[in-house]
Amino acid sequence: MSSSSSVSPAMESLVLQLHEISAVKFGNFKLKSGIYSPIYIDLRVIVSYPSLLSQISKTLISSLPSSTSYDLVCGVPYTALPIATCISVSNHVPMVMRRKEIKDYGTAKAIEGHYQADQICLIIEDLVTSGASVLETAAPLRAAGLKVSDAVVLLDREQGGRENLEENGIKLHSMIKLSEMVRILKEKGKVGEEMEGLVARFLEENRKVAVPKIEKPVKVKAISFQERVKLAKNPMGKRLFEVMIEKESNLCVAADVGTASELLDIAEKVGPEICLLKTHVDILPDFTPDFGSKLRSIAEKHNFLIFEDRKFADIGNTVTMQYEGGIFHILDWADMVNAHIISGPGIVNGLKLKGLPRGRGLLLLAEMSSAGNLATGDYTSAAVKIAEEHSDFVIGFISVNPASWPGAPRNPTFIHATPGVQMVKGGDNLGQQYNTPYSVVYDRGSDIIIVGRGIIKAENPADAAREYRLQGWDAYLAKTS
Ligand code: S5P
Repeated sequence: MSSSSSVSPAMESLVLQLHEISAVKFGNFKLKSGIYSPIYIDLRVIVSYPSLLSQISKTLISSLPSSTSYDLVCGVPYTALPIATCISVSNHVPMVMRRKEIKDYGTAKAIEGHYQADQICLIIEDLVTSGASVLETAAPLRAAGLKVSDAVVLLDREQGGRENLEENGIKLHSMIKLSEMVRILKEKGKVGEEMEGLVARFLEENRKVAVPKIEKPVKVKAISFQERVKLAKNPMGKRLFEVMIEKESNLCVAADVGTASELLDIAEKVGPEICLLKTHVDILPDFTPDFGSKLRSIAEKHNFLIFEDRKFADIGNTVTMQYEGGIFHILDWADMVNAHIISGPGIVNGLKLKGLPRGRGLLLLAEMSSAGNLATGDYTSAAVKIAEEHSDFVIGFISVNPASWPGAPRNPTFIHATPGVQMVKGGDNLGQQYNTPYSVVYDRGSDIIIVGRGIIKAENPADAAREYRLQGWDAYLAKTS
């Protein structure tokens, strides 16, 4: 018996093992589609054979052309999940998982695991018939911003999957084709000539299984700031919308510079480009009581608002004193501040007590940009609930990916401001994670980009601010048109 020229001995051994464990069966089987097939393949059993599972995972990856690049792998649930896990572990490639059922509580994520938009994700599947299940997995991955251009499968049933995937921009790499598998089993005496003929005829008659149409996720047109300004309940929230419209700017500069005089200098420089200037007043060694009035006159001159990033976190009674008193008197000069909700809704009541009579506004930290932060899932949902209950004072959120929040479309009254923005994706060495202005505003559904070092460390902060403003505003126009 001669062995097939196009199939390696390792592949032959795999096929024989699959037959041995009854993952490949011959007979007369009714398929999900209702048609009868002389061959039935059930690869779910491979979890009971760890060395075979590991062999399959290795062969799958080595069957990929060396030019295939990917940052992540994702198995099609459920059969391919253990295969993807093995590939992830042995090749040190992170994995993401697509949920088949999206939870209607908590984070309601379609994709589990950490990833960044624009990363390339390789799909792993056990067998492909029409390609529909690969496409079902590709759709939410693509909707999350990941790139999907290749899928690798153990077995191609040669029933149109390759073509259907190609039409959807996915190149199929298969370890083995069904006809090759049957030929090997025939050569090794595991099936007779008659059965080989039956399978060949079956394949001939069922060459193309139509793929059910998968709707492309439609981007819902975002509501314009002109519409949203009418909804704002808090005067400062209204004012912020107005400034954004007047200046065609959704840029907030995080002025994290070394001294108060540098801060006033940067405020002058970037003033014409921004809707908001964010301060950390407690980092300024030369703070003087007239700092607030100096900054306010620059803000008036250039028509921007002031946001002190104080991140209050204490009980209501304490924050009233921190807001108003101390040496900084934040309440006197900051148009808005922000707060964590770790201490519960009392913190909002405390800040509101002082801030609302002065026409101030509050942003709640619903998410954070730093790696490993705990402001996710139920915590984020709790921030939304508190905001809804205090929409007279809360004007919006510090958020990172509001488009992924449950219950979208979100309440358009609230403004989303997102830190962790630079012209290229990346991070610093202390956990900060950056996304681009476009991905933050267009893909992640935020309103305002908060940019610190991307502008203040630039050679010419005014020019850099202009560039960020244009990019942020273009992304806003793109999602509202
Ligand atoms: O989750 C957050 C929340 C905030 S307000 N992540 C953040 O980075 N920030 C602030 O945004 C942070 O304190 C800093 O002032 C700014 C980001 O600065 P950059 O230099 O990394 O752009």
